[in-house]
Amino acid sequence: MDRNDNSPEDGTVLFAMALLTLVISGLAMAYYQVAGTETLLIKQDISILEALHVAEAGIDTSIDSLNQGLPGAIVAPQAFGSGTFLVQDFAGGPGRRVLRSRAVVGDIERRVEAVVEDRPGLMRVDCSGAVSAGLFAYLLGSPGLVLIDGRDHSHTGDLVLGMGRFGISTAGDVYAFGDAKVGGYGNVPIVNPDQSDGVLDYDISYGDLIDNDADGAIDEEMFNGIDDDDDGKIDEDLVGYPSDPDAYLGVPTNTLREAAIRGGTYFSSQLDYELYLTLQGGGLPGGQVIYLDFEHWYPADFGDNLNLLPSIVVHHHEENLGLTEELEGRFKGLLLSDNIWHFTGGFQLVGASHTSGYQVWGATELGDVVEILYSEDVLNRLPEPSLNGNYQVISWREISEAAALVAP
Ligand SMILES: [Ca+2]
Ligand SMILES: [Ca+2]
Ligand SMILES: [Ca+2]
Ligand SMILES: [Ca+2]
Repeated sequence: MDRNDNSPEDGTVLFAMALLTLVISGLAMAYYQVAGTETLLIKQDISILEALHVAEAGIDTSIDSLNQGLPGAIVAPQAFGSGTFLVQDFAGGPGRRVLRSRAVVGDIERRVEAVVEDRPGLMRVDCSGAVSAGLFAYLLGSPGLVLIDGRDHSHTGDLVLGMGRFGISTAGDVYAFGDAKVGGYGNVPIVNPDQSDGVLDYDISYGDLIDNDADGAIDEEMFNGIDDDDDGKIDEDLVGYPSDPDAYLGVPTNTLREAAIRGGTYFSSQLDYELYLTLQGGGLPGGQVIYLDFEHWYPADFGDNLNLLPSIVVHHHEENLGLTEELEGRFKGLLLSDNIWHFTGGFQLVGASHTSGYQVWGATELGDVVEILYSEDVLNRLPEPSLNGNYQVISWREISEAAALVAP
């Protein structure tokens, strides 16, 4: 049989081969399409991950800015890696900020929110007495009770733990009338104390350029209730009087003010302060510097709830003219005022009170109790005022676009 003629079988084979070629090329095309899509998807996954890193970089950059005493907000898009970030910065309670970072990488956008808290170091402040005053001290307990106790108390004021310091230490005189009791240096509070009782230290000379104790050194003692030169005498030949609260604590000028501004606890009017106190639930925050920068604080309300951690309250105005009048409530920490004038109402302070000027403590209505209780535990754990912050992240979350647009 002649094999040259084309049989129907040959046609079927050719058709099958052509079909196979088509199928293979079709599969190949589909494969390349899928591979391409996968590459895109992988690229997108990487961008999503990168966007999170860029948003995190925004939070870190913002914290660095806060730690330098600058705002945490970053208002112009800042490049980082393959994207950019923007950060919003909101007040978030005493010493806290809420940072919201928005990152864009390609067409991917992610937003994260971190609550950060300024955690200042702790400092110890040596005070010469429960009450120390640059000018004079005046006590009037009638018919109420004024108790100034320089013995060392627990941080709640409930227990006497040790000798402590003077009850009152002042450059001028001490006047005490009625049921006004003063204790200190291990002595129980008594009515009508005098210098021989060891609870008072008055007529102190600051920086008089005289070697008062004839030890060859002039004005060598710090005004702190401590025998700095170990000669058995306390504050016997003092350096000059500190010019302001910063100088009293030995920190650079404006440090207290800057620390308070950073913590959201700086107030230039009593109205702002009282609004803040109400928002805090009627008590001052612990571990903070609270700075009141206006002349007359009346009535000086500290809130009824004793703060858990010690704080520093500064009431200071130009040329030491601030007047803290009619104090009420409870406070744990160091009170640094220019002048104190209190005649009616109850008040309790655990820690110490220092003024550049006078301190007048009266309890002139029946039932009034004023207590100033010295506490080393409190004075050992005061927040260290600093020009720089020490912000740390205390919570973190990813947020939706809608949440990023409104303040907390
Ligand atoms: Ca001397
Ligand atoms: Ca002297
Ligand atoms: Ca000494
Ligand atoms: Ca001293």
